Amino acid sequence: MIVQDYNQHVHTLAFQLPKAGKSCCGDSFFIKATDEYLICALADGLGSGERANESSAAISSLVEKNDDKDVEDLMKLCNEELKDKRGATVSILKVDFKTREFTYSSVGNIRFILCAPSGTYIYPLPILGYLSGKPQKYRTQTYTYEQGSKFIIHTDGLVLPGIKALLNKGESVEDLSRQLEEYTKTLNDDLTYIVGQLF
Ligand SMILES: [Mn+2]
Repeated sequence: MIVQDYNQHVHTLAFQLPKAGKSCCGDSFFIKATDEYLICALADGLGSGERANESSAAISSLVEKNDDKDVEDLMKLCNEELKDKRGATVSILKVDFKTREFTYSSVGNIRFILCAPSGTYIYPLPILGYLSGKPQKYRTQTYTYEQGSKFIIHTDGLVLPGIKALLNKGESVEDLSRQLEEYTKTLNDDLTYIVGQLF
């Protein structure tokens, strides 16, 4: 499945494939871009199949219903939402186009990296573990970004050597997606990535 979205501030492309032999994906995502902001949530439900999907889908629909809230509050809501479910690793990204700032928070093994045209990388570290309704610490950080910056958020089903070089080289979200194709062939896990470019 590929979902693309464009406006004057951001281009995004999301790619998702379930684990080989499964029809139900344990990863879920939500992306929405308005004239003011981009919100993007990605969750990897523990385990695989339907019960994994139940947890991750709960995250994407919760963020969809609350996309006006800030990232830290959303993470807290996500944690509560998973109380009687299996649990999930969760990352949330919110970009403010007006101030050219983005805020990111992550619990678990979803990875995020942003590459600026000047060659600098922003690589916010996640908190280890997963959300399951238990008391939880968050690391929510805000950064400024340069026009033209590219980013990727992906679950652990995508194993990428040389991610920095790949991000740096990619000329557009489509180009990045083409370059990522060879890493989407051996599916031992559900796989989701979202690539974006900010203008
Ligand atoms: Mn996974």
